[in-house]
Amino acid sequence: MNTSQSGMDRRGVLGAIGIGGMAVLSGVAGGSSPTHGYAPLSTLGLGPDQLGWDAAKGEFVLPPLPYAANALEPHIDAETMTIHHTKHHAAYVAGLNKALKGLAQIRDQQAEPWQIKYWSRELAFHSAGHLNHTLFWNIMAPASAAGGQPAGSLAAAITTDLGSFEKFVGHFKEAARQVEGSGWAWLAVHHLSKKLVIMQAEKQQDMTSWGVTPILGVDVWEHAYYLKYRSDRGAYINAFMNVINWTKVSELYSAATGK
Ligand code: MN3
Repeated sequence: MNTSQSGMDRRGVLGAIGIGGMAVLSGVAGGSSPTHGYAPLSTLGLGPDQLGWDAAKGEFVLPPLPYAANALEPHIDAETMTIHHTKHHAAYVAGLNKALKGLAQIRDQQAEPWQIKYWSRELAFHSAGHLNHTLFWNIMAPASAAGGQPAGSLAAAITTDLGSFEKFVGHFKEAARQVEGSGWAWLAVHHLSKKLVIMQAEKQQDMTSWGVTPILGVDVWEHAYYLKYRSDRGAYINAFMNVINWTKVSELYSAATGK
């Protein structure tokens, strides 16, 4: 069974999957021709430091929050932030590293190829979890420097592509509220048209579209709000709108569109 020919074929496939699986991300795929395996990450406008990429170790480490855990009070409480970051996000980072190692081990040893589907699924789930949360922390800021409405090219694009800021808010909040079970709502840039789109994701990445770059997202897993808001997801989404860092979202929009 394990002829050298099939071994070669499998190596080729595994080489493509090992890092290429990262393209699953949170629906982030495509982009310009990658010069290294993690090219899709650059489309998020977040660098290796923000994403916790340790080049020496060749793995990810949990990046610190870009502000104190209590900085988003009273809208998002410190205890929720701490558990969310140090337990949930950390678990996605660990799972991502484990999946990359699992796939590398199969590739190196040319053994147990039946595990590829398992580890590929793990890679998709945990890499998306890591990216989603890294983006999530970065598109929020203390309410004193957040909320309100965006300005500049992003504000113009929201009006052109989505009708008006009010229409965007209505669609985005309902998209978040209606996620069935655990998931996310996203504002993203479609690569080809450069237009803004609003998307839902179940779990970390199910349902998401490829060929788009997320620039704003809200985590609507219960762990993101249950301590403070209990079952009232709508109240949490309303509170989240007060801590959107529109300056950062505008930067991500410009990085994705050149506008
Ligand atoms: Mn979460």
